[in-house]
Amino acid sequence: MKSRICDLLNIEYPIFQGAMARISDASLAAAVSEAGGLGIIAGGTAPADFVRAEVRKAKELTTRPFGVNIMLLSEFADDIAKMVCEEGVKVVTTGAGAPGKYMDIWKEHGIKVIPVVPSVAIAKRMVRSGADAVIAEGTESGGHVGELTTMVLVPQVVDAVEVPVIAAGGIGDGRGIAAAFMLGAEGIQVGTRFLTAYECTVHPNYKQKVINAKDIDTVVTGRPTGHPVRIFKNKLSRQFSELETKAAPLDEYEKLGIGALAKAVVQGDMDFGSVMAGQIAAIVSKEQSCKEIITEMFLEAEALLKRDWR
Ligand code: TUI
Repeated sequence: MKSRICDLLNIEYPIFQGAMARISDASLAAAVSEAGGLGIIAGGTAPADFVRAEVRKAKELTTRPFGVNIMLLSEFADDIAKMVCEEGVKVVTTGAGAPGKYMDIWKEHGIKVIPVVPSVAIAKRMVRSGADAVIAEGTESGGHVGELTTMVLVPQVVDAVEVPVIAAGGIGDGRGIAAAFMLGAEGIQVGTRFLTAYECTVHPNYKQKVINAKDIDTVVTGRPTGHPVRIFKNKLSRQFSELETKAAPLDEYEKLGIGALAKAVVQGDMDFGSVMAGQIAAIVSKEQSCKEIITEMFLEAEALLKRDWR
């Protein structure tokens, strides 16, 4: 299933490991890149020197290309944008905003820029500003999400832009890969399935939560803030719902959210932590290496695409 994405980025399988804030570190990213996909270190809300240290660790662990994701709401986005140039990072993905102001320096440094887009209009804007490809991310994803599903977003973005489209949101096995390619995608991004990878350093309680998940176990919180976030239903998500019910002022959402991701990822607090995951968590049933995950997913997709439909 080679595509333009493999040629553009010099990777074997057209799969990106989704950047999960506080989770996608050098260990996970290097393992995915070593397995032939594109590992991605999440900048999240971390300072540039923290992310730089992860980039350097990843370089020790793999000679293959890997990326850095810049979450554009971060106060450190400008610093990380500069850091990736200094460190010779090959690929940058962006989330939660438009990276236009960084395009020139990234291009000067030969960096491939692949923004996440939640709509056709934003996809077109990103391509006009110089994006090499776009990641069309459906609302099935974990974390900060848009409104449209992967099923409707991907074909519309494919029709609207000339650059390759990577599908994200709700993809956790070979069926998801095959479906995404049938919608016109030339690559896929997977986050949730990698949460249970051996090389993923997230707290064991978080992994178990994913393994135990059922189809309806996630919910989108924080809609009134303009930054809706999909997390597992728990005591924290119920507190967020109460804020919505009583139309609380927006700073109360912020207070509730501060430190909640670290509580889940580092301390393993599944009650009051922000346990971000996609709706596909329910089909993730075991721990595996990144290599096993990737080879299994593509074997399944390739078999499906050769299937006789009679
Ligand atoms: O960024 C993500 N997912 C994330 S970021 C994150 S950390 C966070 N924590 C609390 C609040 C907010 C973030 C956790 N998960 N996905 C990519 C993504 N990008 N989803 C939606 C967008 C997006 C939205 C608007 C991309 C571009 C955009 O453009 C707006 C504009 O200004 O043009």
